[in-house]
Amino acid sequence: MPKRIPTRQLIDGLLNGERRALARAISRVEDGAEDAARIVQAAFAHTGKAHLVGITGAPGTGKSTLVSALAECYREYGLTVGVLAVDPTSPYSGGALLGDRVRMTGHSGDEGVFIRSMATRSGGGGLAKASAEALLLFDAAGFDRILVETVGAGQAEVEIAAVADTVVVVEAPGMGDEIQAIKAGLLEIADVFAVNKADRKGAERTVAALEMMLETGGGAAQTVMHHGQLMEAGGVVSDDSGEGWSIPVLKTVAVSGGGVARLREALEAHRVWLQESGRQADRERTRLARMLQSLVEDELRARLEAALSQAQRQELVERMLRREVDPYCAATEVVKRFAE
Ligand SMILES: Nc1nc2c(ncn2[C@@H]2O[C@H](COP(=O)(O)OP(=O)(O)OP(=O)(O)O)[C@@H](O)[C@H]2O)c(=O)[nH]1
Ligand SMILES: [Mg+2]
Repeated sequence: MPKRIPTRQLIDGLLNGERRALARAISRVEDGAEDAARIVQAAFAHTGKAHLVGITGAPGTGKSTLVSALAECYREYGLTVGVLAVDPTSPYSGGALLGDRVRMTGHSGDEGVFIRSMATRSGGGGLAKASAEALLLFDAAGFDRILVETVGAGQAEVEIAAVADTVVVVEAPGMGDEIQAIKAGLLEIADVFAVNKADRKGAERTVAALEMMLETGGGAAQTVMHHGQLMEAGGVVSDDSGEGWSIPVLKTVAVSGGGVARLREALEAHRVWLQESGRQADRERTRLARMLQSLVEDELRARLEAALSQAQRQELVERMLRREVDPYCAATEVVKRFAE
C-alpha cells in the first residue's frame, strides 16, 4: 500500500493538475472515502471550464477507439484531454491501450492526456454520482476537454453521457438493418452522430437512415427537449430563429483516424453554439440540478436509516402483520420519528 496522502495535500495536487493526485482523488470518490465530499467541495469552485463531451452508443460500435483518436486530435491543437470510461470491459483498464495507434496509458509520457475507467460495480445511482464527481475532478485539474464514454445500454449509463455539454452518439453499420441508436433510445440525446466503421459496407445507408430520421423527427428541437425541464424553462430556441443546432451525421473510421478531424470540428462548433446561444449554462444547470437531487436523496436516506433501528422497523412490520396498523399509518409514523 502506498502511503496515504493527507486530504489537503491531495486537493492542492489536484488543483495543480498533478495526475497522481487526480487519480487518487477519483479513487476516493469512487470508494466513497470519508474525505470524498471534502475533496469534491474543494474542487468545485475550480470547475465549469472544461468542455464535457459524452460518447455513447451500442456495444462494440467503436467508442473507445474513437475516443482515443479524438484525444490524439485534440492534442494536436495543444488541448489537454481527460477521459472517463464508464465501462468495466473498457480496453483502457487493460493497460496496453487500444493497440498502437495511441498508447494512452503512457501516451508516451504525455501529461496532456489522462485516462480513467470507472467500474460499474457500484451500479445505478452510485455510478452516476461517482462519475459526476469524477468529471468535476477532471475539470478542477484543468483539463480542457473531457470525454466520457458510456455504453448506450442501461439508463444509468446513458444518462451519464446524456448530461454532457455535447453528446456524440456512435453508430456502426452492418449490425443488421436497424439503427442501434433508436433501439437504445439514443436518437433523442445526440448532438452529433458519428457513423463509425465507415470503412465497412452499409455506412452510406446508415448515414442516410439517420439523416432521414432527423429530418422527420425535428432535429434540433429534440436537442432542446432532451435536456429536460430546466431547458424548457429557459425558453425554447427553435430552428426558425436561426439559432438552432442542426445535428450533423459524420462518417468516421476510428481505427485509422479517418473523419476524426471533422468530428473534432463539429464538437468545437457545438461548443461555440452552446456558448453563443446561452445553452451552455442550461446544460450545466441540468447537471447541477441532478447532482443536488442525488445528494439530497442520499442524505435523507442516510438520516432515515439512522432515525429508525432495524428492530423498530421490524416491530412496525409485525404490527402491520397483526393488522394493528395499516401501511399508511406505519409510514407516517416512520416519517414522524425521522422528522423529530
Ligand atoms: N473496421 C473498423 N473497426 C473498428 C473501427 N473502430 C473500431 N473498430 C473495432 O471495433 C472493435 C470494438 O471497438 P471499441 O472501440 O472497443 O468499441 P466500443 O464501442 O468502445 O466497445 P464497448 O465499450 O465494449 O461497447 C475493435 O475491434 C476495434 O478495433 C473502425 O472504424 N473500423
Ligand atoms: Mg469501449
